[in-house]
Amino acid sequence: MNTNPHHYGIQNVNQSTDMMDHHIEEIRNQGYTIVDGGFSDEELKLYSRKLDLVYEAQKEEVGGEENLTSINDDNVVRCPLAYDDAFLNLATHSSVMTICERILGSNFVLLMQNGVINDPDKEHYQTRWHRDLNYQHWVSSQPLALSALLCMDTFSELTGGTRVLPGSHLKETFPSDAYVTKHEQTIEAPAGSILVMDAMLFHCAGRNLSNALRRALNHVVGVPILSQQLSIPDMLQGKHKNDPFLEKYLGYRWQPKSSVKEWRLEKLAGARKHA
Ligand SMILES: O=C(O)CCC(=O)C(=O)O
Repeated sequence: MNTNPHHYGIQNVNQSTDMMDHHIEEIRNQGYTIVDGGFSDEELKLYSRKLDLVYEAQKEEVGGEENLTSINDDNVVRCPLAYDDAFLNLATHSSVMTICERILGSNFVLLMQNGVINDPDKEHYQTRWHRDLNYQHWVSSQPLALSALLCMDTFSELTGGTRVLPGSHLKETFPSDAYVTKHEQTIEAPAGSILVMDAMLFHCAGRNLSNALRRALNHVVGVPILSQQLSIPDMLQGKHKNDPFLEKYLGYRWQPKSSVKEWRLEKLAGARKHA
């Protein structure tokens, strides 16, 4: 492989000095990259068991799985970090946080954390193409949100690895059937990898043709003009609020204030603290 491509008539060249630059260049250009999460098999097994336990609890909350099926929400585990602190470690993975900071800037918020259990015996709702910023048909000159999908099991054509349309985060409309068929790619990645995408990239879960569950944990992280799917501060009831990073990342900082007075008093308190 030529690692030093020759060129002519080109003055502006992206500089890539470390692995993070490489991931960031891939996200900007093709809309996704694959990061090694650095997890051991034991850790992944433990997280899978914990995800299943949270799903059991969430099924009970609504009176059984059939009720989740009736709203196309079966085999989706919503906001597991509010049920088990272990999922906060995944939501704050250091490589993902570095990529978020370098692409989105110093202020970004966790918009959602969703587990996806892809069961070979059931068609998952996420096998439909979508953007993680749903219903949006525009493009922006800078990324506004990223999705970080932890592959808890091996991703392949057989297990129903995520399918992506490279570059589609830069186009307003969803392409024709013929284009999708020709250009879609299935992510092949070992368990423990993290698929980091521009949240505007069209993607979907693949059909699981294996005989085992294929689990994943998605995190959508965006600039704080975007709102959370569920109020993580309300679910956590003040937990982690005193941590300066988590206060912002989990959304406490960006919650709308209930009055002009409250907004101003909070600003005054902040200004006094930094005076
Ligand atoms: O499970 C997958 O492969 C994709 C999940 C997905 O599309 C999502 O969570 O938005």
